[in-house]
Amino acid sequence: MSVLETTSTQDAIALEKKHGAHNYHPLPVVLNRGEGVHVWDVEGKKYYDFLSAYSAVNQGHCHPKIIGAMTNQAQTLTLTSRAFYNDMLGKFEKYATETFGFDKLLPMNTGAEAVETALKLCRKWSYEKKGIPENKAQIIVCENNFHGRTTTIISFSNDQVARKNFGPYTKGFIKIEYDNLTALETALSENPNVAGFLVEPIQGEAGVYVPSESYLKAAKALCEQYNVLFIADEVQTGIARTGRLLATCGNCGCENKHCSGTPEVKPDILILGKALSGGVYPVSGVLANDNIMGVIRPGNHGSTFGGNPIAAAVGIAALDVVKEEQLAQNAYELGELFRKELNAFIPTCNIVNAVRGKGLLNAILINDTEESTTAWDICIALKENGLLAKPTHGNIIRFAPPLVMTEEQLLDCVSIITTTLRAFEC
Ligand code: IF1
Repeated sequence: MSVLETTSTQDAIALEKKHGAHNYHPLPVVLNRGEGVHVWDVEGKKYYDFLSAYSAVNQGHCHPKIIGAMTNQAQTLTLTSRAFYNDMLGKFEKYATETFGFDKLLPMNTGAEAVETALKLCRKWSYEKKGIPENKAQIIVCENNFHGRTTTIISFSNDQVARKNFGPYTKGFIKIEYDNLTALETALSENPNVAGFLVEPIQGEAGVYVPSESYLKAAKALCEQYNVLFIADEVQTGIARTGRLLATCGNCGCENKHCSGTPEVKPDILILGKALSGGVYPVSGVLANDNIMGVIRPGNHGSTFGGNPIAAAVGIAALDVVKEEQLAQNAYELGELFRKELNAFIPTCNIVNAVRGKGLLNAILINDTEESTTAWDICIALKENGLLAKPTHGNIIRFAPPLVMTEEQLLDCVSIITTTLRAFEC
């Protein structure tokens, strides 16, 4: 029997259980097809995807333009390494820097690699430009952060499951409370060797925690005052997810009519991943201006696959789709509608306490404890009813559909969600 023979849900799960490392606890659904806002399981059941691979598939599953760019490029040239030039990378760098308003792009593959790149860039800048004594640089990070899973990144995580028994940990990080400007100011004033402040514009893993309106802008101003680099991890919030091209949206030049509101913050270092490829290929990158990126010279940093021709072709197409289909605007409008509909539902039920988020990055808070399995049980029921979502804690469910959704589809989803929640009323 061929290893590729069609499998049932049970068979596929059993195969992974037997042969794969158990580093995840997926919802028991086995998918084999995706198109736009939908995915199908191996038995042919159709679902709305309300996770979008953690916001990687913003442009929708198998977007023809992105897949077209990828397959064309895959048949022409796939990988050169950076030992030679390829004719696609420069085009991608030009397009990405113009789109986001920075001088330079440093291309990588995964989000965690891009975060690592930003941390290295920040440290090197601090020694060579700010004059911090060798090996003394400190980077301020936030409690309940999620930036990836490398040894250095988990060193400053406070998720015990993600970090326990992976020590010894990397030094040089100061952890402060998120959304707390006093804590930031204290950390900056008490430590002369602070090089940077690494922050998520909205904390995803913490349960879609949106900081207060003025936080990012004021934090950026404090960083400027202390000559400290403001590093925005927009791996999850970037590329239209929150209703703007970027959640920080500093001078991004996008045409979204909702883009003029606060906050407008221009990070010194911007980290992107996930939807930079529309979820078809690992493409990430770090953007900065010349005064910062200039400290990186040949041999300092790199990656075999970073900036490869397929990644470059895919990255250009993925950004094109966001602009052509006005996904930031659609995410903004559908996000407002989603929260309006759920806010109308919440007072009529006793199972949901609140809905929060921005654009199409939202979460509902379930009326139960963090240790309960209620959010998981609701996700199982949502799956039965044709919608896939994932809990972030025992009592929080994240809702992040592809941004190519229509209003009619969104209202259909709201109906699935509210009907499902009704069945869980206590
Ligand atoms: C997993 C969360 C989301 C990220 C930010 C960097 C990375 C991520 C802000 C690293 C990745 C994913 C990874 C995924 C779970 C997940 C996640 F729930 F853990 F927090 F999206 F919400 N910065 N986030 O959110 O990017 O190296 O994975 O490409 O299973 O680990 P990566």
